[in-house]
Amino acid sequence: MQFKDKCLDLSSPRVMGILNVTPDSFSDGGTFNMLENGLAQTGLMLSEGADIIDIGGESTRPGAQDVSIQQELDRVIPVIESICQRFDTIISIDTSKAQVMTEAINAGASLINDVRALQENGALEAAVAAKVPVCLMHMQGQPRVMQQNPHYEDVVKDVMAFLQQRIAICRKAGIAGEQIIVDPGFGFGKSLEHNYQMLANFEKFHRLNVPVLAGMSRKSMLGHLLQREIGQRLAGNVAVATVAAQKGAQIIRVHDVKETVDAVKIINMINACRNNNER
Ligand code: 8Y4
Repeated sequence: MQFKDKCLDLSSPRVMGILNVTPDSFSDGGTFNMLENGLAQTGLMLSEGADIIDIGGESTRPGAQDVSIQQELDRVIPVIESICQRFDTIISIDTSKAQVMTEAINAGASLINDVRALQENGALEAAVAAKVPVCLMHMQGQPRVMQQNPHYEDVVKDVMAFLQQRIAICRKAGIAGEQIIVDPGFGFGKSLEHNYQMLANFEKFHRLNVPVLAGMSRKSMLGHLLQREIGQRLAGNVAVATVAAQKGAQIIRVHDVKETVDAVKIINMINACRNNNER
Protein backbone atom coordinates (compact mmCIF):
# COMPACT_ATOMS: atom_id res chain seq x y z
CA MET A 1 0.00 0.00 0.00
CA GLN A 2 1.24 3.46 -0.96
CA PHE A 3 1.54 6.14 1.77
CA LYS A 4 2.57 9.43 0.12
CA ASP A 5 6.18 8.66 -0.91
CA LYS A 6 6.45 5.51 1.24
CA CYS A 7 5.30 2.00 0.38
CA LEU A 8 4.30 -0.55 3.01
CA ASP A 9 4.09 -4.24 2.11
CA LEU A 10 1.02 -5.72 3.80
CA SER A 11 1.73 -9.35 2.86
CA SER A 12 2.67 -9.91 6.51
CA PRO A 13 1.09 -8.14 9.51
CA ARG A 14 2.29 -4.62 10.32
CA VAL A 15 2.30 -3.04 13.74
CA MET A 16 0.74 0.37 14.34
CA GLY A 17 1.97 1.98 17.57
CA ILE A 18 -0.46 4.19 19.49
CA LEU A 19 0.62 7.71 20.44
CA ASN A 20 -1.86 9.49 22.66
CA VAL A 21 -1.61 13.26 22.71
CA THR A 22 -4.56 13.97 24.94
CA PRO A 23 -3.21 16.21 27.71
CA ASP A 24 -5.07 14.56 30.64
CA SER A 25 -1.95 12.63 31.60
CA PHE A 26 0.28 15.72 31.74
CA SER A 27 0.34 17.55 35.03
CA ASP A 28 0.74 21.08 33.67
CA GLY A 29 -1.49 20.48 30.66
CA GLY A 30 1.22 22.29 28.68
CA THR A 31 2.43 21.51 25.18
CA PHE A 32 6.15 21.20 25.95
CA ASN A 33 5.83 17.99 27.92
CA MET A 34 3.36 16.61 25.43
CA LEU A 35 5.76 17.25 22.56
CA GLU A 36 8.81 15.86 24.35
CA ASN A 37 6.86 12.83 25.52
CA GLY A 38 5.43 12.28 22.03
CA LEU A 39 8.87 12.30 20.45
CA ALA A 40 10.33 9.97 23.08
CA GLN A 41 7.39 7.57 22.79
CA THR A 42 7.66 7.60 19.00
CA GLY A 43 11.42 6.94 19.05
CA LEU A 44 10.87 4.03 21.42
CA MET A 45 8.05 2.48 19.38
CA LEU A 46 10.04 2.81 16.14
CA SER A 47 13.09 1.18 17.76
CA GLU A 48 10.79 -1.65 18.84
CA GLY A 49 9.65 -2.22 15.27
CA ALA A 50 6.47 -0.18 14.74
CA ASP A 51 5.68 0.43 11.06
CA ILE A 52 3.10 3.17 11.60
CA ILE A 53 2.56 5.73 14.40
CA ASP A 54 -1.10 6.55 15.07
CA ILE A 55 -1.56 10.01 16.56
CA GLY A 56 -4.86 11.03 18.10
CA GLY A 57 -5.93 14.17 19.98
CA GLU A 58 -9.52 13.16 20.73
CA SER A 59 -10.19 10.60 23.42
CA THR A 60 -12.71 8.09 22.09
CA ARG A 61 -12.77 6.01 25.25
CA PRO A 62 -16.28 5.27 26.50
CA GLY A 63 -17.61 8.34 28.32
CA ALA A 64 -15.02 10.77 26.94
CA GLN A 65 -16.03 14.38 26.26
CA ASP A 66 -15.94 16.13 22.88
CA VAL A 67 -12.96 18.32 21.98
CA SER A 68 -12.99 21.35 19.67
CA ILE A 69 -11.27 21.48 16.26
CA GLN A 70 -8.74 24.01 17.59
CA GLN A 71 -7.97 21.86 20.64
CA GLU A 72 -7.36 18.84 18.45
CA LEU A 73 -5.17 20.82 16.03
CA ASP A 74 -3.12 22.29 18.90
CA ARG A 75 -2.50 18.79 20.23
CA VAL A 76 -1.60 16.88 17.06
CA ILE A 77 -0.04 19.28 14.53
CA PRO A 78 3.13 20.20 16.48
CA VAL A 79 3.71 16.51 17.28
CA ILE A 80 3.28 15.44 13.64
CA GLU A 81 5.66 18.19 12.48
CA SER A 82 8.41 17.30 14.91
CA ILE A 83 8.08 13.53 14.32
CA CYS A 84 8.46 14.18 10.58
CA GLN A 85 11.57 16.25 11.20
CA ARG A 86 13.25 13.60 13.31
CA PHE A 87 12.00 10.21 12.07
CA ASP A 88 11.34 8.48 8.78
CA THR A 89 8.04 6.71 9.40
CA ILE A 90 4.40 6.54 8.38
CA ILE A 91 2.18 8.78 10.51
CA SER A 92 -1.50 8.02 10.87
CA ILE A 93 -3.88 10.76 11.99
CA ASP A 94 -6.64 9.47 14.26
CA THR A 95 -9.44 11.99 13.74
CA SER A 96 -12.99 12.37 12.45
CA LYS A 97 -12.73 16.10 11.73
CA ALA A 98 -12.19 17.26 8.14
CA GLN A 99 -9.99 20.22 9.05
CA VAL A 100 -7.78 18.11 11.31
CA MET A 101 -7.38 15.54 8.50
CA THR A 102 -6.35 18.23 6.00
CA GLU A 103 -3.91 20.01 8.31
CA ALA A 104 -2.41 16.76 9.60
CA ILE A 105 -1.76 15.55 6.06
CA ASN A 106 -0.15 18.91 5.24
CA ALA A 107 2.01 18.55 8.37
CA GLY A 108 3.24 15.13 7.22
CA ALA A 109 0.69 12.44 8.12
CA SER A 110 0.02 9.90 5.38
CA LEU A 111 -2.89 7.80 6.65
CA ILE A 112 -6.33 8.89 7.88
CA ASN A 113 -7.65 6.69 10.70
CA ASP A 114 -11.28 7.61 11.27
CA VAL A 115 -13.34 5.78 13.89
CA ARG A 116 -16.42 7.44 12.30
CA ALA A 117 -15.59 6.11 8.83
CA LEU A 118 -15.65 9.56 7.13
CA GLN A 119 -19.29 10.20 8.09
CA GLU A 120 -18.73 13.60 9.72
CA ASN A 121 -19.30 16.84 7.77
CA GLY A 122 -16.67 17.34 5.08
CA ALA A 123 -14.58 14.32 6.10
CA LEU A 124 -15.18 12.33 2.93
CA GLU A 125 -14.29 15.33 0.77
CA ALA A 126 -11.17 16.02 2.87
CA ALA A 127 -10.04 12.40 2.49
CA VAL A 128 -10.61 12.45 -1.28
CA ALA A 129 -8.57 15.64 -1.59
CA ALA A 130 -5.80 14.31 0.68
CA LYS A 131 -5.17 11.36 -1.66
CA VAL A 132 -3.83 9.16 1.18
CA PRO A 133 -5.07 5.77 2.41
CA VAL A 134 -8.00 5.79 4.85
CA CYS A 135 -9.00 3.37 7.59
CA LEU A 136 -12.79 3.06 7.90
CA MET A 137 -13.90 1.78 11.31
CA HIS A 138 -17.29 0.55 12.48
CA MET A 139 -18.86 2.08 15.57
CA GLN A 140 -22.41 1.71 16.90
CA GLY A 141 -23.59 4.90 18.60
CA GLN A 142 -21.34 7.71 19.86
CA PRO A 143 -18.37 7.27 22.25
CA ARG A 144 -20.14 8.86 25.24
CA VAL A 145 -23.00 6.34 25.19
CA MET A 146 -21.90 3.53 22.86
CA GLN A 147 -21.39 0.91 25.58
CA GLN A 148 -24.81 1.45 27.17
CA ASN A 149 -26.84 -1.09 25.18
CA PRO A 150 -25.11 -2.41 22.05
CA HIS A 151 -27.41 -4.52 19.88
CA TYR A 152 -26.91 -6.50 16.67
CA GLU A 153 -28.82 -9.02 14.61
CA ASP A 154 -25.49 -10.71 13.87
CA VAL A 155 -22.50 -8.57 14.81
CA VAL A 156 -20.15 -9.90 12.10
CA LYS A 157 -22.76 -9.62 9.32
CA ASP A 158 -23.97 -6.19 10.50
CA VAL A 159 -20.44 -4.78 10.78
CA MET A 160 -19.50 -6.25 7.38
CA ALA A 161 -22.60 -4.70 5.78
CA PHE A 162 -21.72 -1.28 7.22
CA LEU A 163 -18.10 -1.51 6.05
CA GLN A 164 -19.20 -2.71 2.60
CA GLN A 165 -21.49 0.30 2.31
CA ARG A 166 -18.78 2.74 3.43
CA ILE A 167 -16.30 1.22 0.93
CA ALA A 168 -18.85 1.74 -1.87
CA ILE A 169 -19.53 5.35 -0.82
CA CYS A 170 -15.81 6.14 -0.56
CA ARG A 171 -15.07 4.63 -3.97
CA LYS A 172 -17.94 6.53 -5.55
CA ALA A 173 -16.58 9.75 -4.01
CA GLY A 174 -13.18 9.14 -5.61
CA ILE A 175 -11.09 7.17 -3.12
CA ALA A 176 -9.31 4.33 -4.91
CA GLY A 177 -10.12 0.82 -3.67
CA GLU A 178 -6.39 0.28 -3.10
CA GLN A 179 -6.39 3.18 -0.61
CA ILE A 180 -9.03 1.69 1.71
CA ILE A 181 -8.47 -0.22 4.96
CA VAL A 182 -11.36 -1.46 7.13
CA ASP A 183 -11.66 -2.15 10.85
CA PRO A 184 -14.54 -3.82 12.74
CA GLY A 185 -14.00 -1.44 15.68
CA PHE A 186 -13.44 -3.61 18.75
CA GLY A 187 -14.97 -1.95 21.81
CA PHE A 188 -16.96 0.65 19.86
CA GLY A 189 -20.56 -0.16 20.74
CA LYS A 190 -19.95 -3.87 21.35
CA SER A 191 -20.60 -6.15 24.31
CA LEU A 192 -17.92 -8.58 25.51
CA GLU A 193 -19.58 -11.35 23.45
CA HIS A 194 -19.83 -9.13 20.35
CA ASN A 195 -16.10 -8.41 20.54
CA TYR A 196 -15.16 -12.09 20.84
CA GLN A 197 -17.64 -13.08 18.10
CA MET A 198 -15.80 -10.62 15.83
CA LEU A 199 -12.41 -12.01 16.83
CA ALA A 200 -13.57 -15.63 16.42
CA ASN A 201 -14.78 -14.81 12.88
CA PHE A 202 -12.11 -12.25 12.07
CA GLU A 203 -11.05 -13.98 8.82
CA LYS A 204 -14.52 -13.25 7.37
CA PHE A 205 -13.69 -9.54 7.12
CA HIS A 206 -11.24 -10.44 4.33
CA ARG A 207 -14.30 -10.99 2.10
CA LEU A 208 -14.37 -7.20 1.80
CA ASN A 209 -11.18 -7.53 -0.29
CA VAL A 210 -9.29 -4.71 1.40
CA PRO A 211 -6.68 -4.79 4.19
CA VAL A 212 -8.14 -5.24 7.68
CA LEU A 213 -6.93 -3.50 10.85
CA ALA A 214 -7.47 -4.87 14.36
CA GLY A 215 -7.38 -2.67 17.47
CA MET A 216 -7.90 -4.48 20.76
CA SER A 217 -4.97 -3.16 22.78
CA ARG A 218 -5.75 -2.72 26.50
CA LYS A 219 -9.51 -2.55 25.81
CA SER A 220 -12.23 -3.72 28.16
CA MET A 221 -12.72 -6.93 26.14
CA LEU A 222 -9.50 -7.88 27.95
CA GLY A 223 -10.14 -6.07 31.19
CA HIS A 224 -13.60 -7.51 31.74
CA LEU A 225 -12.77 -11.07 30.68
CA LEU A 226 -9.48 -11.25 32.58
CA GLN A 227 -10.46 -8.99 35.49
CA ARG A 228 -7.29 -6.93 35.05
CA GLU A 229 -6.58 -3.20 35.18
CA ILE A 230 -5.12 -1.41 32.13
CA GLY A 231 -1.49 -1.93 33.18
CA GLN A 232 -1.98 -5.66 33.77
CA ARG A 233 -3.29 -6.64 30.34
CA LEU A 234 -0.02 -7.36 28.49
CA ALA A 235 -0.49 -11.13 28.19
CA GLY A 236 -4.07 -10.57 27.02
CA ASN A 237 -2.92 -7.92 24.52
CA VAL A 238 -0.39 -10.28 23.00
CA ALA A 239 -2.85 -13.20 22.94
CA VAL A 240 -5.52 -11.31 20.97
CA ALA A 241 -2.95 -9.63 18.69
CA THR A 242 -1.53 -13.08 17.89
CA VAL A 243 -4.97 -14.43 17.02
CA ALA A 244 -5.67 -11.42 14.76
CA ALA A 245 -2.30 -11.86 13.03
CA GLN A 246 -2.96 -15.58 12.57
CA LYS A 247 -6.32 -14.72 11.02
CA GLY A 248 -4.60 -12.43 8.53
CA ALA A 249 -5.02 -8.93 10.00
CA GLN A 250 -2.78 -6.69 7.89
CA ILE A 251 -2.36 -4.00 10.58
CA ILE A 252 -2.49 -4.43 14.36
CA ARG A 253 -2.95 -1.27 16.44
CA VAL A 254 -1.21 -1.60 19.83
CA HIS A 255 0.36 0.17 22.79
CA ASP A 256 2.86 -2.66 23.43
CA VAL A 257 4.88 -2.60 20.23
CA LYS A 258 7.87 -4.74 21.27
CA GLU A 259 5.80 -7.70 22.45
CA THR A 260 3.47 -7.52 19.44
CA VAL A 261 6.40 -7.44 17.00
CA ASP A 262 7.72 -10.64 18.63
CA ALA A 263 4.31 -12.32 18.23
CA VAL A 264 4.11 -11.25 14.56
CA LYS A 265 7.58 -12.71 13.92
CA ILE A 266 6.37 -16.06 15.22
CA ILE A 267 3.25 -15.92 13.01
CA ASN A 268 5.43 -15.04 10.00
CA MET A 269 7.72 -18.01 10.67
CA ILE A 270 4.76 -20.37 11.00
CA ASN A 271 3.28 -19.10 7.74
CA ALA A 272 6.62 -19.44 5.92
CA CYS A 273 6.96 -23.06 7.10
CA ARG A 274 3.38 -23.93 6.15
CA ASN A 275 3.93 -22.63 2.60
CA ASN A 276 7.20 -24.57 2.30
CA ASN A 277 5.50 -27.83 3.18
CA GLU A 278 2.73 -27.37 0.63
CA ARG A 279 5.22 -27.36 -2.27
C1 8Y4 B 1 -7.37 1.55 27.21
C2 8Y4 B 1 -6.67 2.21 26.24
C3 8Y4 B 1 -8.68 1.23 27.02
C4 8Y4 B 1 -7.28 2.57 25.08
C5 8Y4 B 1 -9.30 1.59 25.84
C6 8Y4 B 1 -8.60 2.25 24.86
C7 8Y4 B 1 -9.30 2.01 17.59
C8 8Y4 B 1 -8.92 3.17 16.90
C9 8Y4 B 1 -9.14 3.61 19.00
C10 8Y4 B 1 -9.49 0.81 16.85
C11 8Y4 B 1 -8.90 2.08 14.89
C12 8Y4 B 1 -8.80 2.85 22.52
C13 8Y4 B 1 -8.47 5.55 17.53
C14 8Y4 B 1 -9.83 3.44 21.67
N1 8Y4 B 1 -9.42 2.31 18.91
N2 8Y4 B 1 -8.71 3.22 15.57
N3 8Y4 B 1 -8.83 4.16 17.80
N4 8Y4 B 1 -9.27 0.91 15.50
N5 8Y4 B 1 -8.70 2.06 13.56
N6 8Y4 B 1 -9.29 2.62 23.74
O1 8Y4 B 1 -9.85 -0.24 17.35
O2 8Y4 B 1 -7.69 2.64 22.16
S1 8Y4 B 1 -9.17 4.56 20.46
